[in-house]
Amino acid sequence: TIPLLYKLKKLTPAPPSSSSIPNPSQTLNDKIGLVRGDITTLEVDAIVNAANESLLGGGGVDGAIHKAAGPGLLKECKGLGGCDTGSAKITDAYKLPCNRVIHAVGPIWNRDWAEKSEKDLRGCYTTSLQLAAENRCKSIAFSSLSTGVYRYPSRDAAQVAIKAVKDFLEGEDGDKLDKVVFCTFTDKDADAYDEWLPKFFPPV
Ligand code: AR6
Repeated sequence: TIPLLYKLKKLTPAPPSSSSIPNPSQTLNDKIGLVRGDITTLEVDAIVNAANESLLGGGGVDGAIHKAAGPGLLKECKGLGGCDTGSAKITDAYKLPCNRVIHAVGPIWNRDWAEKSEKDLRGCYTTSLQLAAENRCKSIAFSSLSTGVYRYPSRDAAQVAIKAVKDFLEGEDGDKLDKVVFCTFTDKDADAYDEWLPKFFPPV
């Protein structure tokens, strides 16, 4: 088991008891979580699946989510008509402990199309955050989209993911979300988030 909604303790020192004025960056840091392990176990409002354009399941985290959710999920996905790369669609969560699943289709990494890949990866994060907010999901956990079978370099992907989340939380719908969790699985993704999170959400 993994610690649920583990807070980035070193990034969020307790505020001095005398301080009564809310610090905006402190508030922002408190919304960020980092966990390592199986995303299908997380009791958040929405988890984000790394799907493909068919939305009909696959390997990796997609396979794990469909297996844990049960056949109802595939049945609902069949009615969605697929999804474009760089976008996302939302479903129920069936037997999963979360409430909703957001299926995001990340880009297949191509170094000759790096800019397009980055735009599509950012689109996955931004669309997923918008879908969560629109569907009154207060907490959302992301798998490391595209960094497995789709071979997006982990260091670059983490930077895109964290920046998209920060921009959303600072934007007009940012207050609709209370918690955004990055769920890593492999060493390379965990290292990438350890490196970039403190740069985008510096300790206050
Ligand atoms: N919980 C959290 N993260 C996981 C889990 C899990 N249970 N299992 C794997 N990961 P991938 P992609 C991580 O390959 O690169 C599928 O077949 C994994 O270590 O699942 O976007 C789809 O159907 C990696 O960091 O997705 C598509 O065809 C991250 O999840 C294609 O793969 C994403 O790896 C999508 O490729």
